Amino acid sequence: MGFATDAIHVGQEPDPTTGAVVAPIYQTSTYVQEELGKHKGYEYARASNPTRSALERNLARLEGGRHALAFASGMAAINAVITLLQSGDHVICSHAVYGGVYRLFTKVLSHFGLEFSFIDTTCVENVEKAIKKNTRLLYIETPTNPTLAISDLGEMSQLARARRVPLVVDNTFMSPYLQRPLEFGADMVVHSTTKFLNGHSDSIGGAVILTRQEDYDRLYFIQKSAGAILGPFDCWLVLRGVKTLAVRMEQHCQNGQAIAGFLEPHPKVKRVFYPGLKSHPQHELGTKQMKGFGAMLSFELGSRESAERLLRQVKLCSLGESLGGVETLISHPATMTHSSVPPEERLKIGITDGLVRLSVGIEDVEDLIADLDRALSHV
Ligand code: LCS
Repeated sequence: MGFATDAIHVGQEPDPTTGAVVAPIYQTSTYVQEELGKHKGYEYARASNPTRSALERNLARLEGGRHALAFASGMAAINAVITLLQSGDHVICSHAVYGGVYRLFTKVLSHFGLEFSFIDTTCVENVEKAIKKNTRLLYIETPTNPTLAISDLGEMSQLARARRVPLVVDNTFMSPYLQRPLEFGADMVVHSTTKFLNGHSDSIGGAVILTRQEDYDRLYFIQKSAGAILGPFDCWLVLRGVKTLAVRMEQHCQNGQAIAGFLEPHPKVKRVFYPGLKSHPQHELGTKQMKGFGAMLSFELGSRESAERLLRQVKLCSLGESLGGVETLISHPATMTHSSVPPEERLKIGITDGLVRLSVGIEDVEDLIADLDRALSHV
């Protein structure tokens, strides 16, 4: 079946007891057992819940994996993946990642004897050089938040296989509609379902999608033991959001491209970072591994003062954290999403004080352009 059909139907067969077309919200913490050891496959909702199972089946199919696990947030999903490792292990991570990932790795997990190297993964040779005897994981974000740098999924997967180091890809910015890292040979995909998958800015969640049974068994054990599960109502919201993922992403891409095209020649804008522009350094690579260029873009205004003026003036674009919803959000990475990254590290990855990020929604694009145009006239 095609992607849109799977998004609407997989895991969401009509409820066998009532015929309900929509998967029910099983708002329960436990399940009655007929006698000791005899039950219907559900014992306690930290371990499993039918609404969560429905979402997990759905996400596994959309990413082209065999299994998925839904977590309480994107960060909870990423944390669970890292706890597959042991003290003394080394992780190579894209140097430009969501600031929360950098914070988790450097300020929390590094206290448990894990070692992290932040590397420019747009160049596979850098990664190859950084691999050590104790490297046990390659963790990449592509495109990166917020600079939209692209790593080569095929080359990274080949390297990972050759060196027997699992490759984990954060696919939050693209969603499986636009990019499917497992098909290139990645071992696991992580998502903040908070973003495009849910798509309506009304739920926090995360997911890991993978293929190998033994990886699933280990990660399921961690999920069950540590308990950072996604609750049934949030699972239901994400399932509902995913049903329109295909049409939303098409519109997100159209609007993203139109706004990037408007911003690039604008006299107040010094540079636009959007993979759909020919000026993007990895535009060609993007056309090979992505079905579309998405709705995330950043642009350089030259100074914090200019960025602040713009952010004060926009009306339709809402100033706020997060991304991937139907409404357009605008943010200032240096003081918002990446405030936990030290200033010198931020500059190395291109996050200046004049950088503004847009998560382009699916409003009428002329209205968005008019809002940005008016706000830019104040810069
Ligand atoms: N991965 C990426 C690429 C993200 O952008 C985020 C959050 C996460 C993981 C973590 O997911 P969460 O726990 O929030 O569900 N990114 C945010 C951002 O750019 N603004 O606010 C949150």
